[in-house]
This record gives sequence, structure tokens and C-alpha cells, in this order.
Amino acid sequence: MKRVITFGTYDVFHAGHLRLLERARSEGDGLVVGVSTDALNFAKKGRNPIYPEHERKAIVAALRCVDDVFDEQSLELKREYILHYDAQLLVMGDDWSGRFDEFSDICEVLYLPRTPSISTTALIEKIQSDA
Ligand code: C2G
Repeated sequence: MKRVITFGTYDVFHAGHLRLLERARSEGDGLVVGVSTDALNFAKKGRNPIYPEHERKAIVAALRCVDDVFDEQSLELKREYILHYDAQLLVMGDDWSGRFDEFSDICEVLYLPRTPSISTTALIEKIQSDA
């Protein structure tokens, strides 16, 4: 049993998020996803996500490729989350390349290429300009 763990905000859920989660799942036998809380986003970016955390978490939890979700309360708790969920592999998009190599003492760390030309920020800008 190889459990995979990944983290993200998944705001205004899109196909780039889906592809990342499906590829992460295919690297192991089960996928657990830490969804960042609204408070964490506010602390990091000074604004809340468009979708509140319970909706972001419900969308991610409903996906066929996802086995379990939890609140990512702090960026500093990754080691604790990896150990708590007994994950053997940490997967992140390559926008985080090298940033989590410090966890390679407790699990494998893999960065997958981001899907080009799609992002929550671009979607919000498009919606605003079309309005
Ligand atoms: N992603 C992707 N392709 C895109 C957009 C996003 O593969 N076009 C991936 C990101 O690389 C990330 C995941 O989808 O692995 C979630 O993206 P975000 O919601 O933007 O999450 P992020 O803000 O990077 O995570 O501890 C990390 C934090 O929770 C923040």
C-alpha cells in the first residue's frame, strides 16, 4: 500500500487541479489531500479564496481519485501531516519544485508538471473582463 499525499487550495476548481490529482493518485494506491484553510490563505495572501473552505474540500473529497481530505491549517505542518497520514510519497506541482525536498528523509518527493495555460487567477480575470 503506497499512500500519496498532496496539498493545495483548489479555489475555483479547474482541469489543471483535476489532472494534478489524477496523476498523483496514479503514482500510488491511495490519495490524501490537504486543502488549505481560508485562514491560511488570508494569512498568506491577505484575502480569502473565492470558494469557502468547506466547499473547496467537498469538491476535492467527491473526486474518484481522492480517498481522504483534511484541513491544511499551516504551511509549516507538512512533516506532521505526512507522518500522521503515513504517506510514502509527497506529490506537488512543479511550481513548488525543490521546495519540499527536506521531506525526502521520511517519504519520496515528486514534482509533476503543471497543466499549461490554466489557473484560478486567469479564470477570475477572464470572468471579470467578460462581465
Ligand atoms: N496545478 C496544476 N496545473 C495548473 C494549476 C495548478 O498542476 N494549471 C496544481 C498545482 O501545482 C498544485 C495543485 O494544482 O500542486 C493545487 O494548486 P493550488 O490550488 O494553486 O495550490 P497551491 O496554492 O499551490 O497550494 O501547501 C501548499 C498550499 O496548500 C498551496
